[in-house]
Amino acid sequence: MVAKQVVMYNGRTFASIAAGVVVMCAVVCSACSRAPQPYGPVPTEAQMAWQRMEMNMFCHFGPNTFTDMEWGTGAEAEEVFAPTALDCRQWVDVARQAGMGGIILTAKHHDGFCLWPSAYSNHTVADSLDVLRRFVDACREGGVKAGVYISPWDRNHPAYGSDDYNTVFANTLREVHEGYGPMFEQWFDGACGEGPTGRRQRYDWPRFMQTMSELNPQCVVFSDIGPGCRWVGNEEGHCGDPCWSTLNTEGATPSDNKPQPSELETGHKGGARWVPAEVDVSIRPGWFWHPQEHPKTVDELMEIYYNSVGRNGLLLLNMPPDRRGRIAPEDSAVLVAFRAERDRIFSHDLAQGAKVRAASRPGHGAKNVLDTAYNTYWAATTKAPYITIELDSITEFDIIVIQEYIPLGQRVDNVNLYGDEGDGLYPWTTVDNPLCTTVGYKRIIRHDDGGHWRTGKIKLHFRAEAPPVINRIALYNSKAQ
Ligand code: FUL
Repeated sequence: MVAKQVVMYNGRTFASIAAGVVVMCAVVCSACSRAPQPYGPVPTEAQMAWQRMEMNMFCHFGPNTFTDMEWGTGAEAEEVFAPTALDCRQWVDVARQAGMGGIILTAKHHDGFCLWPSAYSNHTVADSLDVLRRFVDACREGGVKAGVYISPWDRNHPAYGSDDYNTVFANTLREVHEGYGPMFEQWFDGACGEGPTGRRQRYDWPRFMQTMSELNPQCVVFSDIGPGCRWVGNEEGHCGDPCWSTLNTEGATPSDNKPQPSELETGHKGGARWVPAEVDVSIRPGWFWHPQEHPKTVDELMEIYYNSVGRNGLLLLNMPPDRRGRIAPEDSAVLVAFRAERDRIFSHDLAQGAKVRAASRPGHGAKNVLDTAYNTYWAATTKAPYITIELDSITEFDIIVIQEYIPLGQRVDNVNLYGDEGDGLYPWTTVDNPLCTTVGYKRIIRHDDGGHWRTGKIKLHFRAEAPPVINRIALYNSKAQ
């Protein structure tokens, strides 16, 4: 019998061996073709680079800084804007110390005053005080990206309220982006009030957006509805829960025909476009610097951080320069302490060195969730996979960070957590009460009652629209000293 088998084996023809090789190749190739494909809309390269910045600085600066107003009338004398010790390099230093890679300056706010000597307005700084030039030079010198807020609402321009103003505004965009660019982000505020003649403007949004894509297709354009990134629907510093980076914008326009704020907070699951949320909030009660106002505390900023960056948003934190043209010491001190607090909490990932197990697509194994490289990820094989993380010993932690590999789209609907203290698995959360809803670029989950988890082994159960692709899972203990 044995001999016969050997004979049969040895008797295989060349053709049958070749057929075997073909079958093997087919198996290997089908494994290759099983590499995950994108799901739904995905970010452009520019949106991806933007999202990875996580947190940027906003600078509201202009005549309002000197008149104690939030919305100037446009009738202020140009001389009102008189910083006594303007130092844009100091803004850049503060941003860098805080770990922010970009700054967006209000080059023109609603009062129409231009912080550069514009050829399209009579309401500007003098040539000798070209703040925008100093700002972009300081950014370039300091290795920080520059962006601009150019308000379409203009309470000074005589053409505002007429078709001519749309041409003026498109020319203004051209002047700034050609003369001072490249900018990483263009901020279009949606406000649309009355101008000096009492008329309101019908903004030509398609023209403004077209102008931007001609001027700099890499510039991420913010407006209520994107296309680069969207307003998050509030100015309090939080994303919705869930928070999808996808949005349906068909038939919508910024300003007067946008989705409800609650929809902008959550995005649209299955939405047709990739328009991630940007969370703009001020460190002070107002957007401009006022002598009677003071910055938020580190704890308040941490709360904002968890609810913005920790919920798939990009945080745009306003740090308004004062009448000297510098960021006030009390503001920069809080910002630096905020950085130190984040570094303290997130410097020691307790999952490092753990054993990780999950069913995976070939080449995209579960252990990829532990490394910090962005381009490696775990690709699950089903829409409801488990991943088990076995730690070296029983460990206390109160923060779980999960990141999806969003170049392949946003997929995860919710995540459940199960833990094992050595006496069998038991559910910490039930299916009705997930650990979190959407994940997206980054989700930071805190233990909900201020307590902590204590275990040597966790299991995360994902439920997703397509098999999840997970870039990172990390565990932290915010109470560790
Ligand atoms: C709002 C404006 O009206 C505020 O003045 C501020 O610039 C804020 C960031 O956007 O819509």
